[in-house]
Amino acid sequence: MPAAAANPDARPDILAVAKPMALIAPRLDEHFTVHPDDPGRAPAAAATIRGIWASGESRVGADLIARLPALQVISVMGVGYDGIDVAAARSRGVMVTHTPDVLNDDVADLAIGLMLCAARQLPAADRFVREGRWPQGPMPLARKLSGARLGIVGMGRIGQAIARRAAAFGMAIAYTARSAKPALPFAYWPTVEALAEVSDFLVVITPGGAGTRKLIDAKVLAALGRSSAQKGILVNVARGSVVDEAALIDALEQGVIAGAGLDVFENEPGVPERLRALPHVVLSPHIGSATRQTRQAMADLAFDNLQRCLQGLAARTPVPECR
Ligand code: 8YV
Repeated sequence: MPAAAANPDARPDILAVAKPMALIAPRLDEHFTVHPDDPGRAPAAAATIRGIWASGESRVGADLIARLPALQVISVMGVGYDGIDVAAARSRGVMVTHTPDVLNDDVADLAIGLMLCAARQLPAADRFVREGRWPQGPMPLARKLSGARLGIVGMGRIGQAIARRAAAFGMAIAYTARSAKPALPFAYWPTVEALAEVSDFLVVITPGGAGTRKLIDAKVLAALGRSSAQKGILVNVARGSVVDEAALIDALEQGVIAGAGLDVFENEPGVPERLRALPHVVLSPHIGSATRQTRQAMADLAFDNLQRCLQGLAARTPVPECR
């Protein structure tokens, strides 16, 4: 068991490796002594830090965990926890929690939004009107989303929420995942390349991390839409690491695929100039879960997880490896 904090009556010391959002910061301050992250990762209160507050993009490696002898819990405000060394945490008996489910709707909504924007060229249409180009003639024709073939890479909770929405657009849905889910009424393909081959739109919603790094590579992009007269469109609402960004830019520049809708990038918040220059790409700044309602629900759940663990109660939503 990790050592208890020096004074059990005091507000427990926690380290915020992600800056707490305004919608949760006062509540955290009320219950904990919150220490901002230290660039050198040697927090002054290292000996008494019992919890870490993190976001889906945070990095918490074995080195930091080793420097916090009283650490009991790492609470991630996000569903993805690919930046957390869960094995190192577990080997020290440190619980890792995340915030699944509460963001499914928002991320699925955004995936559909990016597909629509990329297919119907909504950002370009908006610019067309604002820039006064309409009186000179109509915009070039876009392409139809309804009835098209959708491939989903990752058929977890969010993948299924995307599929439910896409079904309402009459899309023919297929997917790839670690294993087939026979209870679902969609076609399963064992590889992402085989799925891409039979898809007009490919939506990526698989966890990040070593197992999926650059899963969408040049071969997958070449396969996307190959079986159709029209080239394919890629949408990524997962992690930038899942797509080989250099290969994607090449594919877009060379017309190997027709377009893309991207919410996540390899080196956020950095987005390569070549990508930003492409007119047939729709970009958003990692906003999959960024609505007031959902961020509040995520923050409340992450807070509960943190508080419960520090009170010796069971976490509400431990990551699967800690269940
Ligand atoms: C957020 C995310 O960017 O849930 C995730 O995995 O990537 C996002 O929802 C972030 O974690 C908010 O703190």
